[in-house]
Amino acid sequence: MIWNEHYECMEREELQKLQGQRVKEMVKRVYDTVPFYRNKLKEAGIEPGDIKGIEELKKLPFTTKQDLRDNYPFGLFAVPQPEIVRFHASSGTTGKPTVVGYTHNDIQMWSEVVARSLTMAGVTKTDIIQVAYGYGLFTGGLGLHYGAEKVGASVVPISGGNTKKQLQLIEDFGSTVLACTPSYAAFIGESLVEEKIDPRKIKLKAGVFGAEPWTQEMRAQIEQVLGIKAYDIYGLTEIIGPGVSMECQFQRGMHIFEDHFIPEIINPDTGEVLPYGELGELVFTPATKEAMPLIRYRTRDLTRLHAEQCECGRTLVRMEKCVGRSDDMLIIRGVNVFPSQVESVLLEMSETKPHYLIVVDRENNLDTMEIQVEIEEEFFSDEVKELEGLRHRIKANISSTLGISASIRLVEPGTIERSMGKAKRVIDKRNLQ
Ligand code: DLL
Repeated sequence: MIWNEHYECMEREELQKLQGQRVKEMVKRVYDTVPFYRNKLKEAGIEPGDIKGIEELKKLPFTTKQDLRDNYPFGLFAVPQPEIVRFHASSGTTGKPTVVGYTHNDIQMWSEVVARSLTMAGVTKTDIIQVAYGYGLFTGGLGLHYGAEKVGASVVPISGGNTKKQLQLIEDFGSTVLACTPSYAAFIGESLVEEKIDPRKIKLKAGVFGAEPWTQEMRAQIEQVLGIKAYDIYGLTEIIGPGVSMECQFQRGMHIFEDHFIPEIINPDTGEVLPYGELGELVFTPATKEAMPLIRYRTRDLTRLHAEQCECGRTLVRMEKCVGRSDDMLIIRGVNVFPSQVESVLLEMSETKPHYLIVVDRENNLDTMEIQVEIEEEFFSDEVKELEGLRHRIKANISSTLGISASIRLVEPGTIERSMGKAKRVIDKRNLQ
């Protein structure tokens, strides 16, 4: 099923024309209404009339998270406050949150792209969808909520946390779809086993998981414990929230809704646009947003784009699962390490659980990395000799995949803090010094 065949299956040439038209109009609009952009474009020597089509996109300057911070809270809005019907914000690790606003039309557009996304996961009006993303300033809860209502599904707006209640409603309401972060899905799965609920007695069939990086190994574990098919959904507050891209049933990357969000991949060091297939930083131009359109927003997410047509019939480009964010990348003794690489290694092994923590520190001017791994109950009670063997195997696999050594600490099941939203996988004590 395809929610909006016209836009999702458009001839690429026609789509590019549409994108060009939308960028052209948007540049004129922000030039007229947002002093920040007027100055920025003037500095770059660009007049709105210079932008005639999508080919000119690469001439435009980038927008960064710092630009949003500098214009906190409403400096980048392109409409007056009475036009704004909603705010959301993402809390950064430091300082002030990033604030975004939505007009009535923006909310409609957002519901549309989330409706397209949910349709990719097979959601219809016959489904009961439990939205366990956080409701509030975070975009996950309300984003999924409006999209699910648009599809006509029955929404259970439970928000994140209160895991016992989540299980109770999954059982009693017969929820068929679960929407939450993958780390919370793993925790819900674990709790299901603990509560001895028979997975065959629940009606869950699909999961719509995103908001943080997760590996194929993590997907396999969640699918197995919950007895569902797990789909990846991607998005970010600055662009709209969830629903920037989503996997179809073939799961060969996430289709980007390019009629609204125009993607590019750039070399993060030089800003040069890279061809399809190459790894780089993802950049979006949300050309149809009214309240806060952005020109070439640098996401910091690292991935590749693929343009070959998908078996599902959609012509929209696909982005691979994000490797991670350039600002999440750890440099340990000079080697680049992404937490997702550690996750892949750990979850390839049947003895480990999808709960781990990477602790980085510096001793005598040398970086150290400790990986705390929870292991399955049945293995934990094993003899010390066998635990040592497992620890060595993990250590060897990490070292051969990452190219650096780490100390491995096996910890008892349940000891690593569980996340109801985005999981915290890394503690970098070097930053504290
Ligand atoms: O996380 C929006 C969202 C909500 C997406 C619910 C999907 C589901 P932010 O809090 O602004 O917005 O965080 C955006 O999270 O730049 C990525 O680094 C990361 N991210 C989001 N989805 C995925 C995903 C929401 N599917 C940041 N895979 C983004 C990997 C993801 N990383």
